Order: sequence, then structure tokens, then C-alpha cells
Amino acid sequence: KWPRGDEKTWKEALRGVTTDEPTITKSIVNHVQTSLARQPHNLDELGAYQAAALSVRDNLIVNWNETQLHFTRKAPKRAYYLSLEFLMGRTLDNALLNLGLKNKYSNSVDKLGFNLEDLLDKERDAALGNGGLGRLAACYLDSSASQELPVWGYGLRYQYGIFQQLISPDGQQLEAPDPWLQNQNPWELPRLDVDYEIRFYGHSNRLENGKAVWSGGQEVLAIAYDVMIPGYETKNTNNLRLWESKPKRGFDLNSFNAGDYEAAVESSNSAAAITAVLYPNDHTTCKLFVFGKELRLKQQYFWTAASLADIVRRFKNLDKPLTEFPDYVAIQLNDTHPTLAIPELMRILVDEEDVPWDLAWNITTNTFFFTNHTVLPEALEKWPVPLMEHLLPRHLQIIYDINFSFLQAVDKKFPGDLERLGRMSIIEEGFPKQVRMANLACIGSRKVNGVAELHSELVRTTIMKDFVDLYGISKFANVTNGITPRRWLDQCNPGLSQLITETLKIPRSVWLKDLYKLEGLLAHAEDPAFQKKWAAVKQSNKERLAHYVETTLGATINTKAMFDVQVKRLHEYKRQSLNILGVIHRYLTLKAMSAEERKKVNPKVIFFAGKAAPGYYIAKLIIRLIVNVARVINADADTKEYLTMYFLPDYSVSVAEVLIPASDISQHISTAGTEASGTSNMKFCLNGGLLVGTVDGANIEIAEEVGETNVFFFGHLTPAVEGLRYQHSYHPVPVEQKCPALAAVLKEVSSGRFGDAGVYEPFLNTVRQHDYYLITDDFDSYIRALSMVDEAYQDRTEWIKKSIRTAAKMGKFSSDRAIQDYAQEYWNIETLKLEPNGA
Ligand code: BZD
Repeated sequence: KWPRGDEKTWKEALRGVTTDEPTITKSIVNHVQTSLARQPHNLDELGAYQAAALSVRDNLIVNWNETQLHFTRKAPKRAYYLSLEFLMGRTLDNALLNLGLKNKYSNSVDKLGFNLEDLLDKERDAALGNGGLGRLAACYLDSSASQELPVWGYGLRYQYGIFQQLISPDGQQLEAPDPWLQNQNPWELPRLDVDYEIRFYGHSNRLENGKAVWSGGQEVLAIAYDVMIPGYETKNTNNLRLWESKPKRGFDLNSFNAGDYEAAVESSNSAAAITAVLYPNDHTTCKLFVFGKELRLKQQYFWTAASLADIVRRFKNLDKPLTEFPDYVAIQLNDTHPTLAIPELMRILVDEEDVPWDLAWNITTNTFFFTNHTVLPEALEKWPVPLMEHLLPRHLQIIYDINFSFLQAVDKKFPGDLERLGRMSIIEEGFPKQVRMANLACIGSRKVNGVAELHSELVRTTIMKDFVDLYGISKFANVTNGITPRRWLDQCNPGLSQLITETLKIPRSVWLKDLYKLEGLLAHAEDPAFQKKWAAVKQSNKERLAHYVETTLGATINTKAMFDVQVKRLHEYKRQSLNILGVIHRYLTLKAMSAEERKKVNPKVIFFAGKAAPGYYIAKLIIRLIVNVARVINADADTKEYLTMYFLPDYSVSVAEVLIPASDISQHISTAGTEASGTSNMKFCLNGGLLVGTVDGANIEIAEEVGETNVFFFGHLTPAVEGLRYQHSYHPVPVEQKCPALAAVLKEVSSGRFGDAGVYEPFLNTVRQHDYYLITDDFDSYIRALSMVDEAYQDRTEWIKKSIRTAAKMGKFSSDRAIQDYAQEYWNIETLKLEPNGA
């Protein structure tokens, strides 16, 4: 039924997606003129980018609106992905490719006197994440929309994303804020009408039958901003809802009237602070985490409470009994960060909806699913009980009530096993007591999954072992991570995408939606003409990277050399340290050679990039060492033809899009058993790069797919790690004895050969002393693996074949496969396609 006015007038005026070039051009110019209020003759590239983005946004809004209406009408079961991080990167290029409008926009922009690629470069990254966990969430949104699944993301709209990394002249990381919203964000829709009141502090008074009344304290508003997530080659456009915090009232009128203006705005400042900035710690150590991190806990509750209020409201619009909640709602918890959603749903059901406790618990445990991303003990989230009691008094009561029944169940199954009760309790004893978020997440969820086979096995046998004994193995499963081939091949490597399409002789849209189709490349691996084209694409990507390095660092790079890349967050477990110590070893070896001997050496350019958590001293010291070693090596006339090295500052999604397609080899060299999965390993392989890596995370499954001969493995295996650490502690052997090659390297660093004698000692001592990450155990085997890489690279044709075969076998690692797995095995949701005519 038409709401008002003349239906014909409305229908004629409503627009669809603009797909013809003249209308696209008009729409861009219209935005220049009206939205931006700019004159054609003074329009710069930033303005042109903004106008083009606003024009694309109009198209996304049309599709987004229709999708939301369609979903509301059809009322399918929906899945919600709760993630404190969404590392989206840029949107314009992705939106144009997904809409299939890139060529048309490129032509329009050309006619207006601009170059589309230059405009794409004007966009700031949306960097609302630290690393793998946040980027995974972004890939999953792309795959959900592309597969027409009813999935929404929920996150926070941080005013400041991950800090900008600067490198000082002496090699130190400096942090600068990332005010990414400064130039307006065309990709979001402010929904000022969608708001919820969120309470903190106050008192909780228990009533009869498990209920309570929570009152007093501070109330803040959560305001929704919707980010449109276009699917690839479909009208379906999903939603990512990000919450912003706002004071409930502008300012405190009483203080204002009393003339105390500071006090008047104080509460409004403290409300706004909740979503001001993304926490820049990835695998935060427990001690740092726990104390004085009230704001982080506030973020977590603010976000989960707003998201749940929204989800419950949407469900209630369906007019179904609450017992059917799990038939319409599945909620995926991305790590333990959103675990408060479990007691929050209990609070809503019990306190607000009058659902009896046991029924509420049944609904809750059929709604949630929990993904674990790390088994590092220091990274498991815990919150002090006193802090929780102060900030969320009602939730602490609920957690205690959950824990009480839970421990009864444990005691019933394992009578009198007090140690087990102590390990499994949600509350860890101590001063202060702590709430173990992983235990709560596990107890409150239907399923728990790890993110690669080895990792999921470690979850089952280490951190969740007691829970497997209690619930049985079937609750603990695996979903190996994936990456979206739209961004990580088609968008970042158009040359390779083109070559693949032309070789497979199937439309690009077909293999981009079914990545297993890449196997068709195997039939061409032996074809010299194809090999030549494959190599030419890699070469031009190397030149593109060289150009980037030239413009950012002013360095000229030998693009004929092998490009060796390690890019990821700086962390001791990821062992950038092993890489840099290996580089120094290579440098010393080169220096010891005669000029004649050197000529036989395979020239290599090494790239590092990655941010360190601002408070992570050793990680920052490793960056400093990398930068200073680079300075010495790159200036050494004897060796620089054969070995140069660069630390690219401010690693981001956009920098990754330039680096990854250019790599010949990349390094994924974590201590065995520490890297849950890794996802950049998949991106490098999909772009025809080979891996040097440890037998860890998804490296293992990649090797299973591409064949062990195409991966350069080294190092000790997971089962050996514990024993080696034991030896380091109880039967230490000096590094000089255990690994002379490494000892020589450490000595050079200590001596001040790379400047700053003494500065690096705290890092060097981590290797010399406890060596928790097994640098001394893996060094020789690492160096041997690198020699194998050199040797293999000498036979360029064989190398190219390996590269082709690797990319061809990456089908499994599409995030489409991962999302299908979640949709079918966990969420029980189905595709709901919006037909082009809106039906
Ligand atoms: O998650 C990473 C793991 O380390 C990777 O092995 C894995 O591939 C990805 C995706 O599953 N974990 C993170 O990135 N973790 C964080 O960034 C993080 C952020 C905040 C707090 C704790 C961890």
C-alpha cells in the first residue's frame, strides 16, 4: 500500500542503480556542484574522489535499502558477527568492482579530466582494527554479502582508528593519531533515529526468582551508523552497524547554572570517550590488560549492550515468542571481546522480559557461537572482579549465578575433583579475583571453534581440555580462516586476475565466486607462453611496489632481485627477530666472500612492515634494529647489489595491497603452535608468492593443498616446543655452543656494528637467556630453508611453475568457503537473494 501522495509520481521519481555513463557523469558533477559546493575549475583530486564516492554511495544506498526491506519482509533467520574490530581498508575500488561499474566510472572520471586510479589513492583507509582478527571480520562481511546471506556486522565507530606509525631518523616507532573521519565518510549512513540508552555503574537489587533491578549510575546513548557492504555481482547489500557513544543529555544543567562549566561538560566528555579510540594492543599481556583498563571494559559492554538491544528489538518486531529467539538469531562472538553479550542477553530475558532463568539460559546457549583466535596464555582475557562489580554490578551477579549452576554440573560429572573445579570456574581465585572471559564464552555458547586445524586441536587439548571432558568433543570444531579473493586478487592484482580469466576461459565472476576453479590453471603450468605471461605480471607488480617505495622512502629498488616479504604485527611470537638476525647472517656471509664469489649470489630485496603495540618495548626495539641494520646494509658498496632491506612505515590494508602481489617469497615463521592461523600467508600464495614458514597455523593446510615441495618449511614442530622451553630453563646451553652462527650475529649487534651499541641488549638477552620463542633452536634450520629458497630461485622456470601451482590450489582459502561453513554448520541460515527487480 502506498503511504501517501500519488503512487505514479513516486514511482517515476524513484531511481534505481545508475549504470549508464552519461548518468554517472551527471551524478558525479551534481555532487561536485551541490554536495561539495565546489567549482569545476578549482576541483582537486580529493574533491573529485569525494564526488565519485558520493555518486557510488547513491548506488549502494539504493541496493542497501532494497535489501533491508526484502529481509524485513521475508524475516529469515539472521546471523550477527560481533567484532570489536573491522579492518576494512578502502571502499571505493571494492564497491566499483562489486557493482561491476569500474570501467564506466573510469571513463566518466577520464572525461572530467581525472584518472580513476589517482582518485582511489585519495581515500583514507578505514583502519578500525589491529591485524588478522579485524581483517578476517572484513573478509567475512564481503563473503556474506556476496553469497546473499542475511548477516550483519556489529562494531564500534571509533573516532580514531589504529595509530599512524612514523619512524624517527634513529629507527624508533612513533605514534600519531588516525583521524580517519576528518574528511567526512561517504560510506556510512548516520541513523540518528536508532539509539539506545546504555547504563554503567549504579546498584543491582535482587528480587525473587533470579530477577533483579539495576538502577542509578551513568547512562549514555548509543547511536547507530550503518556501513553498506555490497556483495560481489549481486544486488544484495548487507549492513555493518557501528555504534557511537554520546552523552544522554548535552551537558549537566545544574552545574552549568551554578557556573561550573567544566563540571557541566565533564559527563558528556566521558560519554564521548567510550568510542574515541581503538585499543592498539593485539595480544596484550595479561598484567597490562587488567589494571586500569576500565575504558576498554566500557567499550565492550557499550557495544554488546547496544547490539543486543537492537537484535532483540528486531526479533520482537516479528511477534514471535522469545523461546523462538534462537530460530531467528545466531550470534558469532569474534574472540572473547563480546563475551558480555552472554550475561547481557540473560539480563534482558530475565529482568526485562520476565523469562524464567532456566529457559533464558536455554535460549542464550542456543544463540551464541564463539571463535577463539589464540592459545597464548598471556593473551586470554580476564577482568578483575572488583572492576566488573563497580562498572556492571548486575552482570557480575549473573556471572556468579551462571558459574554456580555450571560448577554444580561439573561436580556432578566429576565428583570431588576440586582442582578441576578451580580450573573450570569462570572466577579465578587470587588477589584480585578475575573473570575468565574464555570460560564464560565457552559455557554460554553452542559451539566453540578455532581458526585452523592445528589451532583447533590445540584449543581442544590445552586451553579447553577440561571443557571437552565435560561437554564432549562435538562442541569444539574448526573453521579454517579464509580471505576474500575479490579484494585480495581481483582488486589488488588486476593483471593476474585478467590473465587468469583469459587462461581459464570462464568469466571472472565465475572463478571469483568459486575459487576452486583456479585449479584449471594447473593444465597450463607447463606452457612456456603462459609462464612468461605469469612472470610478466609478477614483474609489473614488483615495479609498482618499487614505485611506491621510491615515492615514500626515496629509495631506488632493483626489481630484478628476489622480493622477500614479512609483513604483520610486530610480536615476539611472530619472530621478525629471526628474520632480522637471519638478514645479518646473510650480510656477514656476503661480506666474507670475494667479489667473484658474490657474483654467484642471488640478489635479494627484503621488506618488513608492521606496527608494534605502543607499550611493547621489545617489539619496538626489534623495529629499531631492522631500520638500523637496513641503513648499514643499504649503504655498503660491497654488498648492496646483492642485499638491500626496507622497513615500510605505517603498514595498512592499502599498503598490503601493493606489497603482496609483488612478493616472490614471504615469511610466516612463528614458533610452532603460536600462530593460530595467519591469513596473509593465504593472500601471498593466492598472488603467486611462495612461503617460507614453520609448521604452524594455516601454513600446514596451505602445504597440504599446494604440496610440500612448494613450501619451504623449517623449524621444530609443536610437540617439541614445551620440552625445548623446559631445557632452556633447567639445562641452559650457551648460544655460542648451541648455535655458533647465531652467536656471531648477536655479537656483531652487541658490538655496535649497526649503531647504538648497548641499546639492543634487552632484546638480545631474550634470545641469550630464556629464548621463549626458540630462536636458538630454529636458527640453523631457518638459514638452511633460506638457502633452499635461493637455490630454487636459480631455476626461474621451475620457480614460476611452483608459483602457478601454488595459486591454482588456493580454492580452499576463499572466505566464501569459511562463511558457508559457519552458515551451515553453526548459524543454520540460508541465502536470501534480492532479485534485480527487487523481488
Ligand atoms: O587472528 C589473529 C591471530 O593471531 C591469527 O593467527 C589469525 O589468523 C587471525 C584471524 O583468526 N589474532 C589477532 O589478530 N588478534 C588481535 O588482533 C587482537 C586484538 C585485540 C585483542 C586481542 C587480540
